[in-house]
This record gives sequence, C-alpha cells and structure tokens, in this order.
Amino acid sequence: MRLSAYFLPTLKETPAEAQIVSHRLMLRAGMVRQSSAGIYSWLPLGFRVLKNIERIVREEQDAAGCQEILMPTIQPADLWRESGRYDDYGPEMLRITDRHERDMLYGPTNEEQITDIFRHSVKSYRELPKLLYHIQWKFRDEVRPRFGVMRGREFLMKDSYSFDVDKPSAMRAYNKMFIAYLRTFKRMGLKVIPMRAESGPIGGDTSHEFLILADTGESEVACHRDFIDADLVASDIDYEGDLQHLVDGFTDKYAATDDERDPSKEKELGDALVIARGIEVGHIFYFGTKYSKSMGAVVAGPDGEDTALEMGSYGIGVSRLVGAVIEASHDDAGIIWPESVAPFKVGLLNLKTDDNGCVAACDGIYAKLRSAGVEVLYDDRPERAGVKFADMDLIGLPWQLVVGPRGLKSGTVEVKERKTGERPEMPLETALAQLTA
Ligand code: 5CA
Repeated sequence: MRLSAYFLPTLKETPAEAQIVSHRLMLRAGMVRQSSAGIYSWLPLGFRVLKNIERIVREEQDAAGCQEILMPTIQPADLWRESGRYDDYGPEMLRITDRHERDMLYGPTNEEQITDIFRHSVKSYRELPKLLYHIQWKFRDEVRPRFGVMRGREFLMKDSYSFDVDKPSAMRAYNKMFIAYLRTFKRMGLKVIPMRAESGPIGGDTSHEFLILADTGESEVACHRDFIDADLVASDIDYEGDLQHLVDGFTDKYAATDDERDPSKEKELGDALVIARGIEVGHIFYFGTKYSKSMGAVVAGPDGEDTALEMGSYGIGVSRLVGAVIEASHDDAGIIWPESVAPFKVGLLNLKTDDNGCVAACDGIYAKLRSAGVEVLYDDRPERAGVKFADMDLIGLPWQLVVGPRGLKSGTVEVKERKTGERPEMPLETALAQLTA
C-alpha cells in the first residue's frame, strides 16, 4: 500500500479525552475514531490489526476442535426470560422494541441463543461433545465506558460454548479452552496469567480470568513470579490427550485477582510474589446445567433418561486485545507491534521523492517485497525525512526499510528494527533477503 493513497489520519496533538497510552496511540495513529461514548469506527490501519488478532483467535479455536458459527447481534427477549437473565442483567442490557412491539435486545453474550439452537438440534448423548464459537459484536451499556476500545459499549468478542453429557467431559472442554487461550495470547506476544475468578452474571462455580500485566490495568492482582519469568506454554499440544496435568501446572501456582487473594499463601511466597495491575483479555466459565435446566436443553443419556446438558462458556475480548497489545508494547515514540498482529510487516521509506534514482529503487523494492508476499506500507509522500521517521515510529511497524540517495550510491539501505531501535546499513540484496525470509 502506498501511503500517499492510504487513509491514515494521524494526529500530531495528543487527544485530551484519552487517559491511557493505548487509547492515545490508537487515536494518534489513525486506527479508530469514536462515534459515541464507548462506540468506535475502525479505520484501515486499526482494522488490519483487529483482523490479525481475530485470525489468531480463530486459528487456535479451530486447532482445539472448536467449530465456528455466527449468531446474530439482535436477540429476542423471550429467550432471556426463560433463563431468568432478562431481569437480572439490569441497565447494562440495551433493550429494543421492534415495529410489532416485540421485545428484543442487543446481545451482551450468547448463552441463551446457543442453548436454544442446541436444544432443538441435538437429542442424544451420542452427538456429544460439541464445542462451538463465534466472533461477533456485543453491546453492554457500561456505566463508565473508558480507555477507548478497552472498555467499550460495543466490542468484538470471541465466545465459545461447550456441550457435554457429564461433568468430567465438560472439564475436558474447559481444559481445551484453557490451553488454547494460553497459546492464543502467547502468539500475540503477550504474557498472560490465568487466575481463579468469580463467575458474576454468567454463573457457575469454576472460572478463570486471563490477565496481562500493565500499569493501567483495572484490577490489582497477585501472582507467582514464574508466570512472568518462565515460558510455560508448550508448543505442541494433543487436544485429544489428557490436558489435566498441563492445566494443573498453571493452576497449582499462586495467582489471584483482588477478591480471591490469600494473605497466608502470599506470605509463604516471599520474594516470588508479584503484585501488579492486570487487564482481563479472556474469561472462561464452567456453569454445569444453569442454562440447560432453565431452558429445557436435555439429551437422552446412555440409560435413555433425559439428561440436562453440562455447559461452559469461554470469552476473549478481541477488540480489547488491540489496546492490550499496545499497553504491553510501546515506547515514547509510539506503538511497537509484534509481527504476528502488525498491520504491515515493513514500512518502506523513500527519503527523497524528488530524486529519480530513489523513486526507481523504492518502486522496485516495493514490487519485489509484494511479490514475495510481504505486507508493505510504502511512504512515497513528498514529506521531510523527520516527518516520515516520526510517523513510522508512531504506527509501529516491526521493520523500516530506509532508502536515501547517499546509501543508494553504494547500493546500501538502512533496516531499522522498531523493537530494538537498531538500524544497520546493509546491501539492498541482504535487506531484501532478510525481510522476505
Ligand atoms: N459469556 C461469557 C464468556 S463467552 C462472557 O461474556 N464473558 S465476559 O463477560 O468475561 O467477557 C469476555 C471477554 O470480553 C472479557 O474477558 C473481556 O476481554 C471482553 N470484554 C468484556 N467487556 C468488555 C468491554 N466492555 N469492552 C471490551 N471488551 C470487553
């Protein structure tokens, strides 16, 4: 993509309404624009990152044996009356009446909807287990939407739902999601800590939150230092094998959110205790028959008797993750994207657009990188070098390939790695080989 043609409305000034660094940088880098409180439009650069995060989430869900579906955003209120949550949910639920005076709502989550689909479609325990997910916009009329996409009112969530005939089988689904979550966040370059948590309005008795540590996190958390220092996620997982020992390896280590902390355990840990602030990027729940009993979702069990389905639900904040990755990875100059989610891999900077040699060289490099399948943002604007460097640092692409007339005379370019700031000069062919490897 040529920057001269790209829609990238960057801001020089720091917007006054943005209190945290990710919100400031997302506005300054032209990634999003607010539509109304807690509701955002995604502009080209931000949308590319959102899609990359969504892709990683999808690939890891698929690898764990979860099947993708798509449920609507607007749901009938009657389903929520069956589960009893229509009244319980309170003012966070956006309630709508259609032209026939039917009560509808913009879904804050989909337990009722999926239970309804399942109860009409599956009749026997032989059709179980099943794990289904979708990636869809949600609406929660938060009292205090803030921090940009981190606590929005409209936000993109991946929510999965498991259906099993008994509790041991349901826990296998829970464990699959537990491990899939660790892998998902690791691929985004995040250090994530699973913590025992309360279930809140989703219900149930077993639940873990997945938090990343950042100063701007909304809750105080405490955990064993190993979560931060050690790489605990195995690269090869057999999802059909026994995952319990892997999950135990994490849950045995101390990690707790504010309301679950245990002073005596923390004392024992001594120097190994870390107290920090966390951002919740995922939350998983086992809630047994809470929805299946109230909504009549039963299958014929092995003995022929009606058995209420054992269920769990598993959420990831896809749009929140865009902000969370920035909170975890930035410096004074701007964003530092991990390659896996970066909107483009390479920024190509032509430092002198009125020099025919530079233009020809850059056009050639651009064509070569693109034909090798590398995503490039080509700064071909007639701007000063200082402006180009500042913009590239702000939008945080992992690599900058800098082409100027002086280097070209000897056939060299500069390759800057955004993360380290190192900017070695090298022959053009070496640079191309490195960036296309
Ligand atoms: N039904 C369950 C699991 S599918 C559920 O709704 N869980 S949740 O309430 O914990 O939400 C799942 C994830 O969505 C959270 O971990 C968080 O990352 C994200 N999320 C929740 N509320 C917001 C919000 N207001 N803005 C952005 N992301 C949010």
